[in-house]
Amino acid sequence: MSNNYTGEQIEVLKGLEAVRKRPGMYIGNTSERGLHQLVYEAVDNAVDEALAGFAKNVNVTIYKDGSCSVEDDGRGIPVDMHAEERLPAVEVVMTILHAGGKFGKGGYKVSGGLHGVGISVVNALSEWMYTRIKRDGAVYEIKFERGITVQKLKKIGKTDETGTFQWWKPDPEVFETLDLHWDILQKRLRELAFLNRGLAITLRDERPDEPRERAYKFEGGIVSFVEWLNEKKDALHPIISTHVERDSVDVEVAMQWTDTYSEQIFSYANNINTIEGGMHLQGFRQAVTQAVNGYAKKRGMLKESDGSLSTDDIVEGLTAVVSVKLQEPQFEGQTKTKLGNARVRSIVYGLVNERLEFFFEENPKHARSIIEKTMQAQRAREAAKKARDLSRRKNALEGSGLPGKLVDCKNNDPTESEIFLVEGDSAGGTAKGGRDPNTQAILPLRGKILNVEKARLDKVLSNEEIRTMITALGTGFGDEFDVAKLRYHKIIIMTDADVDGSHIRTLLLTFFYRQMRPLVDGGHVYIAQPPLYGIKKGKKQWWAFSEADLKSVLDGADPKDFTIQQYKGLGEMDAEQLAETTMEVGHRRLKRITIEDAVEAEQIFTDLMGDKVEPRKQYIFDYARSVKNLDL
Ligand code: 0RA
Repeated sequence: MSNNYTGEQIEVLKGLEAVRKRPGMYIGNTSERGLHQLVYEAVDNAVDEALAGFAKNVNVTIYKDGSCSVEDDGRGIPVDMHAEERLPAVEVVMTILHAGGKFGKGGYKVSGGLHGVGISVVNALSEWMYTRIKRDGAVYEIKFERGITVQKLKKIGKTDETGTFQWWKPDPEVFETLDLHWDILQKRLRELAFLNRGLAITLRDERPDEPRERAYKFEGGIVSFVEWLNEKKDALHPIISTHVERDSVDVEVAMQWTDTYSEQIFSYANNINTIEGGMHLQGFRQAVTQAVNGYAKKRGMLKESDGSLSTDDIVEGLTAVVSVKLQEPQFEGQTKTKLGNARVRSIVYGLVNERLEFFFEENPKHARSIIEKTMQAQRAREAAKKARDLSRRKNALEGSGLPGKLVDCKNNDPTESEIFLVEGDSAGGTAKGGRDPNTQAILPLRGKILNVEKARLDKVLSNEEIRTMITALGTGFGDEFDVAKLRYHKIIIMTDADVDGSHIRTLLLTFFYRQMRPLVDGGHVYIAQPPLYGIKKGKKQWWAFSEADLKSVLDGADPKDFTIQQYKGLGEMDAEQLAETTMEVGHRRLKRITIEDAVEAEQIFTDLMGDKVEPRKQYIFDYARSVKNLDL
């Protein structure tokens, strides 16, 4: 280091070094998730400028070289000299860790979790980054490489517009993958557009020959969100919503009961999806419980002697979005997605309770159908409990430990054990032949019996196959579920690459998500990825797991010499092939199921199950086109 560095510059270098040394501390990891985190960071900054009332448009672009830009039409990051640092303010923001917070105080700044780490982190982890600012009649540009300023701020043009343009190329020295996913970004940007009423967000992908573009803008905000979530369901009443600021907490709620059996309540704090819930969610659930019970009793639909309706029964079929924005959010929990601010609970409770009471009074017909639905849920739950008690007693009588169909592994240590849930007895036989008997157990499930379209989730429990599976897993289910009793830490769903296989997978994922959520949260659920094609040339054999894979295997080869076999069912492979491609540690590819995957599966389940025929047809049609890789 030469000695003409100022103290400030040394600080900058230290900060950058820390970020580059331990990127995980700032963005979680350096794989897919971390890569996308960079985009979220830049987008959050732009959305903050929109929340402050200055930006109306946010445009995200992915370029052919894997670089990405986020542009907003806000005030533009200030460019004037920062008195202390003797650098333009924008350079301070871009190069000094956590400098973002020094500016633009006020508003609902995101903090905690992986969010709000500051744009300087994006800069530090980028091979290069340009910041262009339009303000005070001019266009300014500054350039960095791996966080270090390589081109000082300079004027590059004139304009009468204002705004900020951030453009960076994630550093291949840092990230394991540079592949930004359209689906992931599109989902988050759509969510942000729902959460910030009126904000226009576009996503453009210039990587394909034919660039792709999507624009989101919802004047209805989270009311549009609920509308969209319930698009394919039959609602019992118009959406109930409220938007109030109380004690400096901005609270927005939209909710609607449908005739389905699942609960879909999404909660957010400062635009962050609070997957682990927290005070706002508690307040919401308590308010709904209180309001429904209160009204049902007042109208005599529920007698004092009946006791109360439970929250679980009340939220069955309820779709809701609860979004709060507050000054200093406390994020707790394992993934820092649980809102801890206690006062938010009573604020949300009060508002939702008031709003619902009013709605019930004004709309007695709707109130009645909601309460009837709830009472039906209560009856179904009681019936399921009876069936469960019965089957438990039956098990006790038969003295049966593990189900006879289960081909168990020798190892007794759950952390080293896996169970393959295999579609069909014949594939089950093949899997048995291909497994490692020490650590891999096989449970064949008969597909036909599990046909999703005919299986309502509350009926699923009366299904022999599902009960067998629960017994094999060892955890129990529903209220009695105990993840500590799980007998296999990897539960691997292995189904055929056809519509039936996808139905079974959807059903199992939905079941795990609804009845055994900790399995999903704990990362215990996986999907096996069997190959779609076998390619043979003489005695040599290759496997392709996607169309792209097939293309790359065949690339530059003379196709005449090859035979290509398409695998539709697991049964088409022999035990050795199945082991080598799909089961053996080291060769296989497993997809670990995340909460987001499970939520998506539930949506598909709703489509398949719902009374509406159109979504089901659409699903099968879409599926038929993309059989090749249904990436749930
Ligand atoms: C602080 C002050 C001012 C603008 C911003 C921050 C700002 C930051 C970002 C980050 C992305 N887009 C942004 N847009 C604006 C402006 C202060 C003023 O003009 O008086």
